[in-house]
Amino acid sequence: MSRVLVVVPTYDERENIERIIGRVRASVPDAHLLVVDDGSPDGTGKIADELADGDDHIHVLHRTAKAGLGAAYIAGFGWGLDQGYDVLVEMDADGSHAPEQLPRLLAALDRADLVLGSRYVPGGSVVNWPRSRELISRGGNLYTRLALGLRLRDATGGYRAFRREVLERIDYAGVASQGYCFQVDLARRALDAGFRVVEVPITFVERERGESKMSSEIVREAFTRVTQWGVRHRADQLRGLVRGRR
Ligand SMILES: Nc1nc2c(ncn2[C@@H]2O[C@H](COP(=O)(O)OP(=O)(O)O)[C@@H](O)[C@H]2O)c(=O)[nH]1
Ligand SMILES: [Mg+2]
Repeated sequence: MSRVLVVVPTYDERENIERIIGRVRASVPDAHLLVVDDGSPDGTGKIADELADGDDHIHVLHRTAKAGLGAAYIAGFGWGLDQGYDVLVEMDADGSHAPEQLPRLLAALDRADLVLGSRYVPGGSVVNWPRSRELISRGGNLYTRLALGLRLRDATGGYRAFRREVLERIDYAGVASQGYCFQVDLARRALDAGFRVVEVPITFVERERGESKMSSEIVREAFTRVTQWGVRHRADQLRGLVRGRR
């Protein structure tokens, strides 16, 4: 049996934290959980500590300031690798990523090194998103596919399972981006390193409680970086083509 760690970054998720932890514990009882809290002013970290006190499968990493989703995952992955976990899972705290679907993601690891929970493969879906939000997400994925030539339908999603070997190889700590861009960068690094990446359909349900931390800054960052990578990727392709002709 692989040892699985579900990493859950939190910022002001007081209304969601207990529920999500309970659902993870019920759906995958053997898995451990790591809450990575950025000093949430609403006391999320304290609630997580109380839950961890009564359950040896729950762990909490406290960080001092809100530093973004990417930085929280980098810290969480580092902790999980140090502790010797075989599989590291990314999951939001707000209930958008159903823990009940985690067994399906984990099962796919027998034919993959990285499993992406995907909203945009057949069988996947998004529930309760405003049209504008879905457009940003679908547009972002289309743009990513075109610019980078990635054969992924959902490269921006944040519900994933990594074999530890992937993280050990791809210099995840060097991923500077936040938000969606963080996810795109991890996926392309895994593909570039030759790992098997598969997409498994998920139902993404928009949060019912608390507030999204998505911002126009996160979207802008993703657009800028994907464009830079895309230009570099196409230039590399062109150089390869020219070299081939000579
Ligand atoms: N530790 C930490 N968690 C964050 C930060 N920003 C967002 N999160 C968490 O990341 C997850 C996804 O964020 P959310 O606001 O729901 O983004 P959305 O789903 O794109 O609207 C949630 O569990 C948030 O609490 C941050 O700066 N630090
Ligand atoms: Mg959310």
